[in-house]
Amino acid sequence: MKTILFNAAMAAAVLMFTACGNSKKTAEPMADSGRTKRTEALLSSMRQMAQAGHYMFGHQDDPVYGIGWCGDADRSDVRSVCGDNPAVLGFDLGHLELGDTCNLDGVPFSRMRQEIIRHFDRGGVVTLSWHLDNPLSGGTAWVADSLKDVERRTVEAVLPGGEKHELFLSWIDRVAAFLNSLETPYGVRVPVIFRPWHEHTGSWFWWGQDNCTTEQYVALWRLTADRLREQGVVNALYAYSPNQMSNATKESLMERYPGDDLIDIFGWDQYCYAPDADTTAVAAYAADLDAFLGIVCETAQEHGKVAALTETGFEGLKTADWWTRTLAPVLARHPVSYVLVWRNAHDRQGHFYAPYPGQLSAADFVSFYNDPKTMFLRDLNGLYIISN
Ligand code: BMA
Repeated sequence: MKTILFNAAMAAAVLMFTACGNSKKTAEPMADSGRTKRTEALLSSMRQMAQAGHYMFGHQDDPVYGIGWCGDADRSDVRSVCGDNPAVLGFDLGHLELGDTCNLDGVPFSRMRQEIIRHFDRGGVVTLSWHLDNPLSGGTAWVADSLKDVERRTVEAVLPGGEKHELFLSWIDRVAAFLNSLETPYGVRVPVIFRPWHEHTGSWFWWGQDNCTTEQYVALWRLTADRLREQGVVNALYAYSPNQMSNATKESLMERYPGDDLIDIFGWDQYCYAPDADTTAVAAYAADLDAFLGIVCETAQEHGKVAALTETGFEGLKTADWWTRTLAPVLARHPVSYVLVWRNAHDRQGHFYAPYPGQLSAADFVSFYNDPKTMFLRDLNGLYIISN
């Protein structure tokens, strides 16, 4: 019976190829939300995973460079240590808006696209951040003191009526074109978690707390999502990710929340800052993370959202047992769907967040990998299966 069905499917596919001439696109099943059913399937799989007490491990730029290498064809520091790839790959779109061929960290967008499609093909998850330049000052995403006056007018300038509105729309359109190009040879759009306008509770980015009003920040989000939709983007989940601040409360996390109709994933960015192996600072990070993830997960649940630790890490991994003694015990207490650690820079001494062979925390990372709660690529199964 199976063979007959398979043959029937093959015949239908052949007919379709013939009918469509050069086009090899298949029609993607669409959900009522206007996104592909696969995109919605990913969201519900993430929800189920978090509820079941599992979380995916993610690493920024994992397959494109690491400590002592850059641009190799099939390599990963994480895999070199534990034998498996991260479940989640993070990439950054910064400089895509300029029409550049490489992102702000030198990753070619063509390679990024290839890795995203490959990761989806093997069942993994992709998240994209966007450290875009400042369209008003011409500077970077980061606020420079000398340009503060200009930077504080930037969000206003990109909104409707602002002097950089048209330019900004063209920047979003470049993101839309990239998201639309994430397609398998069978015409399947690869679902991604898009996480723009992150860490807005700090003021280091031009869209940050002191650099725009609440209304402007929310309008920025709405403009972005509306424009992407108008440009045919049907494969994006949206993640909101405030960052650590002292005295974060539910109210402060919600102050600039763009709305339940727009946001899918409620994230949190918090790093472990500790000079050398300062165990007091590491313990303080764990205690803070525990408290804040409690608030984040409770807020996410109240709004029907999936929670995630969208960025974290200990730069330089200076304590040998950071994974199993610091990070895992906290994550075990909160229903987060994934944790993403930042990049292993190949060209910036000590700027790494995942272990590599021989690194101080490598053995501990293997124990973290073996923890039944952590999900790596081989642990994933059917995240994108569409149920009606
Ligand atoms: C920062 C650093 C920078 C990098 C940026 C965007 O945290 O890693 O070196 O350019 O993220 O990836």
